[in-house]
Amino acid sequence: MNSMFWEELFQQKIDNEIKIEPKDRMPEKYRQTLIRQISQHAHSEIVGMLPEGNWITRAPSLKRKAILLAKVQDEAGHGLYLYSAAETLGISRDEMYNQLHTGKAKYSSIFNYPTLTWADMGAIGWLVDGAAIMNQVPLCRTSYGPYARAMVRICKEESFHQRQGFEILLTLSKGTEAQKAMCQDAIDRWWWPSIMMFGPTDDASPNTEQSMRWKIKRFSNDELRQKFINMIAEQVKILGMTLPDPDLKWNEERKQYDFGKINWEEFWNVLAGNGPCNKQRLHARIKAWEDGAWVRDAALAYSEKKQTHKAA
Ligand code: BYC
Repeated sequence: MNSMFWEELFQQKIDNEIKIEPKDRMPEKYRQTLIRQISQHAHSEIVGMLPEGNWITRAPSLKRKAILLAKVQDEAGHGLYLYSAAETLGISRDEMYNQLHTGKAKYSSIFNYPTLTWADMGAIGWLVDGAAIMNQVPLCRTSYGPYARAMVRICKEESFHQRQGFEILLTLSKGTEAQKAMCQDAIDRWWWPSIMMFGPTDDASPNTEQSMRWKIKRFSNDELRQKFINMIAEQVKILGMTLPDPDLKWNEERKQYDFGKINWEEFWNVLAGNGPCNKQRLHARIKAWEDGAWVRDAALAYSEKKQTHKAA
């Protein structure tokens, strides 16, 4: 089939909301874009376990510990569904890990910030998972079938994560002066990094246009960021806290919140590996991989032994 004709048919399928499945013919760039996005998403889930894992042993009660443990386990599950979805595009899991460990693949900028107090567990749930849901609900309708289906369950779990984070902050916001201050401090530290999670502004986002044409992305980075800001600017009032942006103001004409300047230099710096925890996060993942080598070796030796026995 003429390649021009073939690619037009592919686009028509996308325009008609027909899902693309693993065995369908697809443009190489579509495949590569999905591998990049899904694997980076998977890495984010796995690296995202680290800042919260840091608080499991120090959660203030048995109930809080059980909830946090379950949340972190959910994130491991999300990572695994996403690695499986990426594998359907013809990349192996080992190759994806290798890309993460060598710095070739990115993971979300947000996980390069430290978790200093218990209130950070609340701020991560409310703001980070909140931003994740805003970005990920439209991904349930993304054009690639296995990614879209994985996102359905992930989003259900993320909604629970966001509520548990908000509830931690709500409890602190009704507590002692010290607890209120801890709550405000966590919001102050996580606000700007959370709104950077949506990625660069549309005019600085090289991938958005094509990804929207292919319906991999349904909204642009700026559209999602604006929706998120509109939502959080209202929810923060229930906490009786403030967001650390003096320019945050409802704009009656736009029917949106205006907001202050984002420090993009900080964002690009974190992406370049110079955030407060980049080295620590990568080191933890590489160490986990190396420490697990004996398990992989043992599993391989066992399956080889079984095969030899069977052949004999
Ligand atoms: N951090 O052209 P652009 C979660 C990169 S939530 C790092 O706009 P695209 C979780 C981008 O990859 C977080 N890198 O790209 C929550 C590209 O570089 P490359 C994970 C970022 O792909 C709670 C370059 O900047 N969510 O997992 O069209 C607990 C230019 O950007 C970031 C997802 O991954 C960033 N924040 O749009 C536990 C959702 N932003 O790859 C876990 C799926 C941009 O060309 N992903 N970059 O070298 C997406 O929706 C899109 O990939 C993005 C970026 C909106 C993130």
